[in-house]
Amino acid sequence: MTQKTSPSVALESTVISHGLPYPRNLELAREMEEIVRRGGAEPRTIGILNGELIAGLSAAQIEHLATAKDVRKVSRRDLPIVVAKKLDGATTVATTMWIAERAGIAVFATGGIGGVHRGVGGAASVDVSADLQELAQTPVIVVCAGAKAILDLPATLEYLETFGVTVVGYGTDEFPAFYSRSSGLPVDVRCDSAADVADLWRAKRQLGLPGGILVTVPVPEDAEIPAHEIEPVIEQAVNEADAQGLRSAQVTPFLLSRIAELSGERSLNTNLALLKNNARVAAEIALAL
Ligand code: PSU
Ligand code: MN
Repeated sequence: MTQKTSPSVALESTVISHGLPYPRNLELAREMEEIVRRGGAEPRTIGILNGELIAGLSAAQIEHLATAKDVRKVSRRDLPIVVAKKLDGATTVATTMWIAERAGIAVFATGGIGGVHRGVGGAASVDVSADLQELAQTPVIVVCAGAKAILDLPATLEYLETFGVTVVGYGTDEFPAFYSRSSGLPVDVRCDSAADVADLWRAKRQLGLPGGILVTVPVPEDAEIPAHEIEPVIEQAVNEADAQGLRSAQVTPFLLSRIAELSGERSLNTNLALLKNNARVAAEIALAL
């Protein structure tokens, strides 16, 4: 395990292979890298090819993950499988963090993290993304637009609190809800600059506390979809996932693609806008460290 941190920004590949439709996924992957570069940091898109964990995919490798049909979504429990069987895999927030940390990368930009899924009919859900446990144990700063309201956001924040993950609002006092800038839920601390985030990170490391921090950045105003407009779509998608009996790793990709189908170009544009914005903020933080 290396302690080295370079001004690099990790980028994930599940959003490319399972989160966005082709060809927008490929365009987005390239644009995020370009934005990080323009911000003065080195983009390192992370993925798995032939069982090899790669922190810094080439353009051709990114294109492969954006277009191939047999790319597995790889969360922490899948790592030994893809490595042993020499498979291709796209990394989630959890596995991107894990690989980034081992490559000496401290900052990672994504769109939305996984979290605690909504239960059906008011019941508690046992579907909790491995992303949350990774934040609890792996020291990486994850820059995101909060979490999609496909999840139970209050339960997700409770979980993060239980496991000691500091949640930062970047220029906001509220936890952003991905498509929407607000959720009505408070963050733990507001930071108004990359230097503020860097201070927090240094304090955490000096204290010897394990795990990462979550930096949440609201979607740019001109791309926001108000909660009351996106909520009926989310509810329909969640109900369909339940009716189809979907479980485990299938749930999130189904919800993402169903919401995109039901709400069309607008939600896709929102998704792309926040991803690019997060790449810009992550580069600023990487430089400030
Ligand atoms: N949320 C999004 N877009 C995404 C994901 C989540 O808005 O692309 C992806 C990320 O890679 C995240 C993963 O780490 O889904 C979470 O999957 P699961 O809920 O199965 O842990
Ligand atoms: Mn899950």
